[in-house]
Formats: sequence, C-alpha cells, structure tokens
Amino acid sequence: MVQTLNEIDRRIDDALRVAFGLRRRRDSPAPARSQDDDEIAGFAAVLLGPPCDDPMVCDEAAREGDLRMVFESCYIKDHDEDAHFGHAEAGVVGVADGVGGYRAKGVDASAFARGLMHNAYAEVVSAVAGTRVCPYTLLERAHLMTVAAGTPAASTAVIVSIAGRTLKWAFVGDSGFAVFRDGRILHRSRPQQRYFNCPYQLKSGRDGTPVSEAVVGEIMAKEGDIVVVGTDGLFDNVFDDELGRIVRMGTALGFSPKNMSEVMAGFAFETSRCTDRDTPYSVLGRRETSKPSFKGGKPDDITVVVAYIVSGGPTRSQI
Ligand SMILES: [Mn+2]
Repeated sequence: MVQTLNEIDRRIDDALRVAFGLRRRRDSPAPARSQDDDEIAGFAAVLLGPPCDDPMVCDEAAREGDLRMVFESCYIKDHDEDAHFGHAEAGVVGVADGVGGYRAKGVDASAFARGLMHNAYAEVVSAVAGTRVCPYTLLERAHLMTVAAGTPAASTAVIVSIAGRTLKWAFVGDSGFAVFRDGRILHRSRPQQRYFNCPYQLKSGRDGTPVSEAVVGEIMAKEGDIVVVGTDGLFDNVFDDELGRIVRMGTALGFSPKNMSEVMAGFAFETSRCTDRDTPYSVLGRRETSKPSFKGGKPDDITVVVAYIVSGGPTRSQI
C-alpha cells in the first residue's frame, strides 16, 4: 500500500493539531523533500515455511491465555535507510536504521539495516509455527547472516516479541520502543550512544558493536497494552509525553494500529521540520553541544510500528 503524506495528513485529527500547536501542512511552506514519494512500507506476506530444527524458542509451546500482537506500521522516508519487518503469527516486530554516515563514503547506507531485517524475517518464517521468538537470539542470528554476506554499512536495530504473556526485547543503539498501559508509559528503552548523535551500531567490521552489548529485557504484558517501536526519526522528534497523549487520544477515538502509527509518524514528520520548537533532539543537543540556539527537530527517516497486545493465541489469519 502506498500513501502520500497528504493522505496521512488528512488522518491527523485537528484536535491533535490544536493540542500540540501544529499547523496543517497545506498551510505550511512546502517541505524540501518531495511529498509524493513517501509511502507506507508494507509488511511482507505472512506465509510459514516448512518446519525445521532451528528453534528460537524462549519458552514452551503456545497455550491458552497467550497474548498476541496486532500491528501495523508507517514509514515516512527521508534518505530511505530505515527498514522493518513483522510477523503476526510469531508475534515479533523489528526496526533498523542504517547509519547515514556511510552515504558520504559512497556506500548504500541502508544495506546493513535491510540485511538485518530481511534475515530476521527469513529466520522467523523458517521456524516452526507457534515457535516463540527470543529477540536476542533472533538479532544475533540476523547479525551473523548479514555479516556473513559481507554486507556494508552499519545499523541500529530493535526487535520486540510477545512470547506467551511476556513482552521481550533486544536492541542496539537508538532504535527503540515504548510500552503504554492505560495510556501511560510502562517501559521505555533508553538509547545506547557513544556520544551525541552517534549510536551504538551493528556492522560487519570489528569496530561494530557486538550483539552481546545489546540491551535485553522483558516484562509481563497485559491485554490492552500498546507497544510503539520506532527509529530515532520518531523518538528524536516526539517526546514520550506527546506519544502518550497520542496513545490516549487515539484510544479514545478508537484508532486502529494503522491509524495510530500514521498519526505518530505524521506528527514526527511535522516536528522534524520545525525550527522553533523543542524536540528530544534539540533538548539533548543543547546539553551536549552547549549551543543555546539548538532548536527544532531532526529531519530523518521515520519508522513507526504500533502493536496492540490482544488476547488469544496466534492465528493464521491475523496480520
Ligand atoms: Mn534515523
């Protein structure tokens, strides 16, 4: 499915704009980048492959009372170096962000991010139906495969899964996630950065971050929890409390995960283009660079995956 930003724009509730002090984009100066080539990245088709002896099992087999995730995504491109994947039956989503510094070196800066997500998805598809996914193991394997292919460039990455009733994660760098319960943040990943704007990153060379440095964790999930997984294009441009307000408003308005991801990505896009308001990026930037004039957002690829935690075991029809 392809959507233009204007279509996304129309789905941002006016009340939200008023609440956040944003103008409608049609009243605003045209952005430097084209609006027409922005698209929603579709998830790959869900088809389970043949069983194999390659479990990523964290726990025992699926059983009654298990939770699952219903998710959708929105991707607004800038340099188009983000990548993501998701598999509803396996209950796992991931996002990755190619480190833009490789662009100047004549390398496809999206290569490692795409490789990681492609390999993670392939690994999930090849697992036995009902297998519970351990994000750390999946990230480790995807990394090994991407390195083995001699893939250039570097990437941050996060993988989140629901295994039984447990929400699990593993991430490297500043791709992250937030878990909301009753509209409030229950858990928020904290980015790994070497220094301002330089996240830990996975790559083929020895100077990359080893997967063993990934932040790994888990919490007990509950039906109704909302998990927002994204790249720094989201989290550098939208404060946690703004995400919370979108979650509460979206929940009250009955938003689907698709609606919710579009509003978050659309909002992040607008703030990323602002020069006169604070963002997480500008607040951190002022502190780290001692430039009092540091204001505004950070234009970037914006990937948002929104997963609603719902009851019921995995089903084949769900995506
Ligand atoms: Mn980014």
